[in-house]
Amino acid sequence: MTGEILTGANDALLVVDVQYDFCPGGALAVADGVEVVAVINALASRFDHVVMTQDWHPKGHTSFASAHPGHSPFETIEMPYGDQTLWPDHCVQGTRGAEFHAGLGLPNCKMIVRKGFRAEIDSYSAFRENDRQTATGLAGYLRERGLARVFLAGLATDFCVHFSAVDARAEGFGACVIDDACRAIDLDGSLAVARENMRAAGVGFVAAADLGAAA
Ligand code: VGL
Ligand code: ZN
Repeated sequence: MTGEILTGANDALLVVDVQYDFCPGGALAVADGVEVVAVINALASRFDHVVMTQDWHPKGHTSFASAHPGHSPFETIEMPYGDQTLWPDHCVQGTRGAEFHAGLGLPNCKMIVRKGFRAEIDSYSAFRENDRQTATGLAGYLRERGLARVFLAGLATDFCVHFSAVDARAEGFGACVIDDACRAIDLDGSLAVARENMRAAGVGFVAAADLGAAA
């Protein structure tokens, strides 16, 4: 399968939330999360256009279990905008946990999208917050730059990568998840649900080795 998918000038690599808090030792560590760093670095040169996302919460964010007395991390509660999983405090603005992993080498990164910065709304997706209405501006950016398809990598497969990929399709972009450049949280079967949702939305799946050189 090596080299089967050729990437070109209309493709962007979307590197989702490769931050210390999602890596081993972090506040919301994803198993083997740090392993995506080398895979992403190796494939990033195939893309002229790289966009990174950065989970970027204020202290006391509504997605933190600590903001809801009597509730624990990984419980689901009802918010005005729908169900919300509660998380340990993570990616707090200005903390080391919110920084990108220093091992990332992405010289072609031209845009960084911060998300989850509104105190009352979480945002898994790089395109649209968890109220499913508030736009981040990424769709407009990609359109203005003539980018038609996004390849997704990063953390976590079943949350931020998943929602970003589905929303990319909803916005009319092609979307393809690079499986071995992502790692999952897998909370109560969330990875299987995420894969099914992505498949149903027309998201493709490839391995990093399937990507050919930039056209
Ligand atoms: C994420 C949970 C909470 C992610 C971010 O990047 O997948 N998951 N915040
Ligand atoms: Zn978060």
